[in-house]
Amino acid sequence: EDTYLEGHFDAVIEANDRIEPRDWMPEKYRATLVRQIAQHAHSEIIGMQPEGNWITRAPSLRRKAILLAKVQDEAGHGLYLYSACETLGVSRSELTELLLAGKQKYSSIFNYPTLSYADVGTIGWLVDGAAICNQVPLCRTSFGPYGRAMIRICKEESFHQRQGFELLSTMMRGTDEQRAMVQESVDRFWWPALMMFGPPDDDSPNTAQSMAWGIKRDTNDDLRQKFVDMTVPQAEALGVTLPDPQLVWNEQRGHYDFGSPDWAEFKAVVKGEGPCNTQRLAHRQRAHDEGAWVREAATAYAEKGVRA
Ligand code: FAQ
Repeated sequence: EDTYLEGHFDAVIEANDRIEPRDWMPEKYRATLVRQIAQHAHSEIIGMQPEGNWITRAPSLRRKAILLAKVQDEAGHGLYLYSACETLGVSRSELTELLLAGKQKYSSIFNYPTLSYADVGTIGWLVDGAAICNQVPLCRTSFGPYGRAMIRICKEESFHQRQGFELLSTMMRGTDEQRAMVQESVDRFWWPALMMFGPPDDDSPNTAQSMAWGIKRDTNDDLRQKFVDMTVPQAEALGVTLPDPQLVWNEQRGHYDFGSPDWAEFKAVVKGEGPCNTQRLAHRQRAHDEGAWVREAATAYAEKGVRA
């Protein structure tokens, strides 16, 4: 029977079709998906913090409403992804415990501080821009619930990216001081944004197997290149300089050449030694503790059953 089921799995992968939760799958396929989807879900939830930092200090009612809505969208993305992960047999509360115990990761990018309001625009433009580049191909991932969650998430991320670009272009049309704020913010976020795509392909232990299983559709380096190619013209339109002296159009390759991020810094941030790792997890733990009464009340209500 096992060979029959394995044959079915291989045929679905071969045909670029979807594996669904009740289909047989290799244990390692399941484990890889739990790892990646959980890391992605945690990123959305922890990713609420850097921008959330500016909600009470937004410069106008309009900017505050936009930012509030954007941060709420991230919470929604986290919930779609935890639900997708639950179809693989792990509960959201187990995943939260693993995050809080430091046993599962979240994206390195959210361990950097947001020091000015321009960072809200830069995160929308560069961080959501990188997220879209990485996530559009994931709409075609081989695991059904993950791919379907990605379709909805990508629609909202595109809107977030436009929001960031619009904020920055408004500031670039403002005073010299505002233009300097934008440039300073882009200088800080450019390299960490490139690190979002993960280590270089020759140092990425998971890429080969994840590509073979159709979990990932592109390699880390290919997506990083795509992001640079799409972002340079946007930087020109904004009038900001990307902080990379090696950034230059390569006619032969038909792509931009660019410098290498500081991979030692990346490794340190992933290990927990970034500027805000401790603060981010402590904040998440506090929110979890303060929400205990909500979980208890919801459980008590569910136990009573629904009465018409
Ligand atoms: N940060 O072998 P690979 C967002 C880990 S967007 C931390 O290449 P893989 C939207 C990796 O887990 C951000 N850790 O791994 C938003 C592995 O460790 P492990 C979230 C990283 O999985 C915007 C090890 O390094 N997006 O949230 C990072 O094949 C604004 C070796 O790496 C996603 O998660 C990193 N940057 O490729 C929200 C997208 N990179 O687990 C709020 C889905 C790698 O073996 C505001 N994920 N690691 O111990 C993916 O596409 C992949 O998982 C990659 C990594 C490409 C991130």
